[in-house]
Formats: sequence, structure tokens, C-alpha cells
Amino acid sequence: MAELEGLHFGKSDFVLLDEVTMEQFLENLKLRFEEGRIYTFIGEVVVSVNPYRQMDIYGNDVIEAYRGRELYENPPHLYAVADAAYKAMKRRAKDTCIVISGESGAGKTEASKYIMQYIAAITNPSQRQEVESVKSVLLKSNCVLEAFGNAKTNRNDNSSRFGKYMDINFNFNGDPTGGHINNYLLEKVRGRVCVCDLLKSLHLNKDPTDYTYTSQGAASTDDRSHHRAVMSALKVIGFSQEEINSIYKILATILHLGNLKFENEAENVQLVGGDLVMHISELTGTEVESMRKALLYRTVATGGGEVIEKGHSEQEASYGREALAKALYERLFGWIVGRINSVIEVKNYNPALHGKNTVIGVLDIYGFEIFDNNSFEQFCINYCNEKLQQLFIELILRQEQDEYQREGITWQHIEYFNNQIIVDLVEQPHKGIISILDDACLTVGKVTDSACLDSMNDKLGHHPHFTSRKLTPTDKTMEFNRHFRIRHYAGDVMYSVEGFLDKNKDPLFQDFKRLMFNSSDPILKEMWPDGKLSITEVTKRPLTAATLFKNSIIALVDKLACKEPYYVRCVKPNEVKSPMLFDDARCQHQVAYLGLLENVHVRRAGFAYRQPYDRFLQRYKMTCEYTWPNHLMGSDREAVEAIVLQHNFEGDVAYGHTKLFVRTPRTLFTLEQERTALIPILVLFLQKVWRGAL
Ligand code: AOV
Ligand code: MG
Repeated sequence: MAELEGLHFGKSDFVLLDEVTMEQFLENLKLRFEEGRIYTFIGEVVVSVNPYRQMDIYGNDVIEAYRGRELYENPPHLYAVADAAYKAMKRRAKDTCIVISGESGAGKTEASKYIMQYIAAITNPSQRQEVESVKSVLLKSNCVLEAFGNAKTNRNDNSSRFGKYMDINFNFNGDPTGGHINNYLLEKVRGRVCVCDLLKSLHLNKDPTDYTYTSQGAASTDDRSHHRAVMSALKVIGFSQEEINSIYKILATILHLGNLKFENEAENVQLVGGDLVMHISELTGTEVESMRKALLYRTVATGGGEVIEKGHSEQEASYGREALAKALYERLFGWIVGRINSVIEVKNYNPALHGKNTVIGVLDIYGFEIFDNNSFEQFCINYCNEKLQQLFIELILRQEQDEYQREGITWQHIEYFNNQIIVDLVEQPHKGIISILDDACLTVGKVTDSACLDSMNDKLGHHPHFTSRKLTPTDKTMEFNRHFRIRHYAGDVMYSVEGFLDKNKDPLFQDFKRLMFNSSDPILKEMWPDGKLSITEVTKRPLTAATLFKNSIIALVDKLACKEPYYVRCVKPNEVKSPMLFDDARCQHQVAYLGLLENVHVRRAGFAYRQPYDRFLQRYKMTCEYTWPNHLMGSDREAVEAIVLQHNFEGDVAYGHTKLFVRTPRTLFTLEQERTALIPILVLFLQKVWRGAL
């Protein structure tokens, strides 16, 4: 607690900087990182720097220190934010959410786990069995989703390839009663890599005909214990043995599909080697002949309603196989999430009986991505971050301003960049990039990525945040080297348009959907409800990947917008996963695009802390002779004025209609210290009163 004043730890809240400049901000961040202080506040926002080493700051003693305390009473920590969100939910019956953002490897998923652990630790003190089981399912679901959804990338050994939003429901006691998980854009391409990792960790027998788990083999102890953890988590959540078997079969199918090869034989494409397709059909519970056919042909309905079979080219067959593997993976993941949801969903909750059901949402979602080569995935991820920035602006900046207005406090208007214009550039109907992409995908006949870029140029060439660069093809490889650039709020990103259309389309041939729907494995069948329609019944095209993503992000933002938000902003100190290195340039970049300086500006221009007069009085009346034990002034506000005057804080506060506003946390800190020192004296005093000694 003394940390607030401790100079060598830097400033524990960026609002206390002498000057709000990038230089000072970075200096403070670096100093604290080097001192092992990985968390720093900006008001109620926690900035976190990935320590890349185990820190001894998450134990039960630390949890106890944060439990039920006010934000400014303890050094900055994830637990302080988790507690603030929890308190708001419990005391004021508010739905709250904790938004965790930052780039790949910055520590978002770890942070979300600590937050969940904190909430689990402070709830259900009476250890009621049904609450404990809800908690353990919520915690275990993380382990399962990570096993299936994470992959090793060069930026993070345990990179989440999906964004996750988890609602935790609470009853009026403040105990968890259930939850719901939403996942966003599972990256199918990298997802494949993680299937291989998972299977390795499950050390599926190398013989492709045998997909049973064997505990012998060359897998490392780590792999084995990881596998055991996943299996036990699946069981705790309530997956049946039959379901687990189906999961394994689907994973094995995906691996086998990767080995499947085609060759051209007398104009016709053929499968190389017949065994593999037999295994695949066995694993998927489908007829060998149907499987073979679906891999080599597609059924098309002609204009006249006639149905014909069309043989694939070798390229089409490979493309179809890839698409099937990806779709199997994606649907499996979606099904697992759905299955977990069915277990954790709150059942039979009766508000009349149980009180208001409140929610804390935790969002762990990929931050802004800027690579050397940025493609469709980065486009989606960065669009999502634009939306979240919008929400941040909406909620933090606008809410602040609105409140000052409501309370009649003089407020200097803060200039900030409103990124709505970029959001519109991407998502506007008919004119936005997504809409142009969709049009190109729906056009009959062959439209190339290049042609799509031309269309973007026509429609968006004048847009202040859009430019495209056409490179003159000097050789064959340059032909596709066509880019467009979006000026994001966080900086410019150049996207290569190559592959955009393919990634946006639903690439899966209908024949596969029907095949899987007709599987004899009921679990696999359940994942393919759209295979129910026959070829002549399929009229509507499935929504494109970008539109599906857009819809899910809009729904997410709607969900978050009606909650009281808390933020964790994660910073990655270096690219080499070192606990020692603070790479100034990399950090500066992140501080800029997370909008942290703006955040400090708003906080400083405004007031770090506010509380209704009666609550403030209740807490601090003991620190002033005119208010203890009761004040004789006309109103609570006047009594609060007396406290402020006695401490000489006039310069640091403003009086609203219903609340006192305090500019810097230091003021509160002084009051808190005084209060803490007084409590034992008051207790003694009261004891004497009770004993009749006074
Ligand atoms: P991410 O979620 O932000 O990346 P992670 O939370 O997976 O990043 O963190 C990456 C790695 O950094 C972890 O595997 C840990 O080794 C280390 N790390 C992060 N936070 C801590 C901490 N508080 N204490 C100790 N080590 C930590 V991505 O999912 O790639 O966007 O898609
Ligand atoms: Mg992650």
C-alpha cells in the first residue's frame, strides 16, 4: 500500500505522472516492469505488462488482501479490477464486463484465467455443493477450449485462435449459477496445426487405422499430463464416453484427410490408394462409395431443375478435401462450445424466488494485428478492434462527459479521435469493404481477388482512410501482389487482397454437408443440420465468413454496451519472450494503439474518483471532528464539505448535485490511511462505551 508513494516503483497510477507524454508514460511502465510491478492503473483501467516469468502475486493471501477492498486501497492488480466488477455486480446489482485486450502474446488469456480464479475464490464461502460444481465446470471449460482452440504460433506458444466471451451468471447472494460462452472466428488454417498438436498430446497411435488412445509411446510427460487434464476436464464437464469417442474419430478423420491424395487418370481424377478413404468412411460413419463420390464429384442443379454430377479437377478435389477438413474442425469446436453451454446454462432460475440474476462478462479477444503480410484474418481481427475501440470511446469518454453534465460539474471538452468513420468503411451496407467482398463472392462466374480490389477502388478510392496500391507486375510472382491500406485508429495496415475471396466464401461443397448429415454417428450428424436439404431445396447461399463475423461482433458489442465496463490492457514487452527486456519501440507502438495516453488525458481532465455524498460520509466521517459520530449540518453535502475543508483538499475536489468528485487518487489514499489508523482507536473507544467505562 505504501507503494503509492514509493518512488522507486514509479507511479502506480498513470494519472499521477507529472506530465502526460509518451516519454513519461513509457519510462514509468519500464521502471515498474523492471521492478517486477507488472500492473499499473489508469484510474480503474489496469495496464499489464507480460512478465514472461512466474510471479508470486496470485496466492490466496493476495486474494484475501483484495477481497472486498476499494480499488485504490491496494497496489494495482487484476484482482482489484475483478473485485471492482464483482462488487458493482453484487452491491449495485449491475451487469458488468471485463474487456481484456492486447496483441498476440501480451497475456490476455492468462489474465482472464486469473480473473476467473479470483471470482471462483471469493464466491460461495459456505461451499455449497451445487455452486462448487458450477464453478469447477466454468474453470474446466477453459482447459478444454484451449486444448482444442489454441495453437503454437511464432508469437505465442499457446495462442488462442479464437476470441472468447464468457458470461458468468450470479444469484442474489453473489454466487455463480452458470454461464454462457461465445467464440469468435476460430482460425481454421492455424486451427489445423493445433489439431496436430492436440493429437500429439493425446498421442493417438501413429497407425492410422487405430485411433484409440494408448498411454505408452514417445509422448513427453508434459504431453501426457496435459492429455490427462483435458480428459478429466471433459469428464467433469459431463461429456459422455460416446461423445469423447466421436470427438476422437473426428480428429482422426481430419488427420487422415490431410494425407489423402488425388491423381489424374485418363481425364478423370482418382483417389490414390483405397485404404485411406475406407478408414475415413468408417470413422465418419458413412458409406465408402458415398465418401468417394463426394470427394471426386459434386452435384449441381441446372437451370431447368435437372440434377447432374460433375467430376472435379485435381485442384478442385484438393480444395474440397481441405474445406472438408477445416469445416469438420470448425464444427467440432462449435459443437464442443455448445455442449459446454448446455451444461453451464442457468436452469430454472426464478427471479421472483431468487432475486435478480446478474452477470459478469469476461472478454478475451485478439488485439490489433499488424504483420508483414496481412490477410483476411487480420482484416477481421482489426475490424473487431475498431469496434471495441468504438465501445471504449462510447462508454468511457461519453459516459464520463455525460455524468459531469448531469452532476453540473464544469467540464473541459476532450478532443478525441472518433473512429466511427473507419468502422463505417468496413461495415456499411452497400458501400463498405465487407459488402463489396460479399458482392464479389456472390457474383456468378469467376471473380478474382484483383477484380474485387478494383471494385473497392471504384467505390472507396476517395475515402480518407482507404488507399490501394497497385504494384506493376514485373514478374509472375508479383501478379497477385496487390494491396489495400486501411488507416486504422492504431496505425496504417497494408492488406494483401490475395485469398480474400476464397476465405470469405463458404468453400464447402454441398455434397459433403449431405454426406455428414447422413452419418450413422448421431453426434457427427448433429453438427451438420444444413446437410438436411437436398440439392434442389438449397436456394439461399450461406452467409459469408466476413458477414457472419460482422454479425457476431455487432451482437457482442450490443452485449457489452449494456454493461458497466472494466478494462485490462495488456502490453507485450518484447518479441523474444524475455522477462528482462523492455523493447521501447514495441511498447510505444502498443501504448499508442491501445489509446492509453488518451485514456490518461481523459482521466486527468476528469476526476479519478466519485462517490455519492452519503456513502462518502459514511466511510470517512470518523476523520473529522464535525462529522463524528454524527453531523449536525443541514445536509450530507455540507458534512462532506466539512471533511474536505478539514483536510485541505478543496483544490482537488468538485461538488456535483449528488456526488463528490475527487481528482487524484492520492487524496483518497490519505483519507484511507487516516481511516485505517483510526479504526483500532475507535474500536477501543466503543468497547469502553459498551462496558460502561465511559
Ligand atoms: P494472449 O492470450 O494475449 O495471446 P497469453 O495469455 O497466452 O497471451 O500469454 C502468452 C504467454 O506469456 C503465456 O503462455 C505465459 O507464458 C506468459 N504470461 C502471460 N501472462 C503472464 C503472467 N501474468 N505471469 C506469467 N507469465 C505470463 V493470443 O491468445 O496469441 O492473442 O491469440
Ligand atoms: Mg490468448
